[in-house]
Amino acid sequence: MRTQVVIIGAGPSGLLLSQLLHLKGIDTLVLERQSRNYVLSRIRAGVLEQGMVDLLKTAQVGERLEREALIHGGIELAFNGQRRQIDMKSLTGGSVVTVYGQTEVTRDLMDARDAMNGHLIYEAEDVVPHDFDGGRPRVTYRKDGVEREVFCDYIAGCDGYHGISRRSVPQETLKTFERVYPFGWLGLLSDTPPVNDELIYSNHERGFALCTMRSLTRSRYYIQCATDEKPEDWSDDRFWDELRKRLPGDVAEALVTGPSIEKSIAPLRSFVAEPMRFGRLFLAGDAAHIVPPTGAKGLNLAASDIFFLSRALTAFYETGSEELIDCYSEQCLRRIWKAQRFSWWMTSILHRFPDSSPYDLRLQQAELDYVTTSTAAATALAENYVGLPYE
Ligand code: FAS
Ligand code: PHB
Repeated sequence: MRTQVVIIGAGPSGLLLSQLLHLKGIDTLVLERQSRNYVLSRIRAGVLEQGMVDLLKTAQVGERLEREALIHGGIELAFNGQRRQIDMKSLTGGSVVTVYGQTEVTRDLMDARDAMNGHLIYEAEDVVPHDFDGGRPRVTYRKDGVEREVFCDYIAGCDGYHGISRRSVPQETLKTFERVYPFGWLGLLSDTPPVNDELIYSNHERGFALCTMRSLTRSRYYIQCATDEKPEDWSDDRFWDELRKRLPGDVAEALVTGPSIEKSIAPLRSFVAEPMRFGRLFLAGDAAHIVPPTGAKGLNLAASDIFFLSRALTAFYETGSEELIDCYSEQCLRRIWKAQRFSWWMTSILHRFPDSSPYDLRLQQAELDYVTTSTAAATALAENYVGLPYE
């Protein structure tokens, strides 16, 4: 079998790339090791940058998003029992915060791919990229017990942090950068009305907490937890009690609790793999980088990678030029490292670190006071949160 681009992974990166290339008349095959429902069952990101919203509209999957997404003018930072709003819309000349769950983005992309007879194979086993450093790249996999092989022009490794693609490149050609944080996020999803119109990021002596949402009837909450915690050790009541303790009094008072429909723990790490291109194999999204979710950048960085990659591959097939392919990695990494910095900074000012000295804690308070009282500082936070330009 032969196609133009094989895409490994049917998460947001792989599905968005497949959709954008299809609209340019480029054939793709998406190979996903899990089932469709398993991919949709993952509860992850909730906030989209304006650039991602625009890209989803370009991909012709923005219709339900436009109908159902919540549009916020800013976020709130809570610390020392007070709440201060960062008015992003006015600070950035109009950019807003779009709240629309990653699950819905994935569902919209899957439905669009199906409607356009996209070539997606779920539950593909043992997917392996081969010969991407030469002129005849191919991918092997097993489906229903039958070994298969696909020849292609290019391979897009959109298979996430634990995927096969990054592990398939010669490790001596790969440089990785990592920072592992000494805590995780315990997340709870509930069919309860959000406690506040906008997101609330809370710095508290007991630990970080985040109040976010998926709609006006479905809320998402996170509390910082130790890395060895297990979701099953957290009853709903225990979670709600701890969350209330980490929120300003008026917010805790207004909190509407209810049964959890999902509870999970995400470890926090910063990670970058360089470069993101190896001959005819590209890495995109979580396959190449991970950020702590504090800055709401993970999914959004995947989108900007796919913007650059789809543009580069389209230019190649339309004109034969490999210029954008040659600068794909450098272009992505410039934006990735700025998002890495912002995500690390947001994590450092909002969480309690076990080895924080009293001096460190005073610095955190000063940083929060500065960023919520200085227009220059608030603007810097705002322009990073709503998303830096795709350039
Ligand atoms: P994904 O990991 O989403 O998709 C990769 C796909 O490849 C998966 O479907 C996987 O099954 C498949 N795959 C893996 N190995 C394969 C193989 N060998 N063969 C075939 N297929 C293979 N971001 C935020 O902005 N905010 C958040 O709150 C947030 N919370 C998160 C919580 C968790 C637990 C995790 C893990 C991530 C979170 N993220 C968050 C980041 C997340 O949203 C990612 O950035 C986003 O899923 C990236 O999308 P992809 O690059 O498509 O990778
Ligand atoms: C979410 O809604 O899941 C969410 C929002 C903002 C973040 C992280 C997660 O920074």
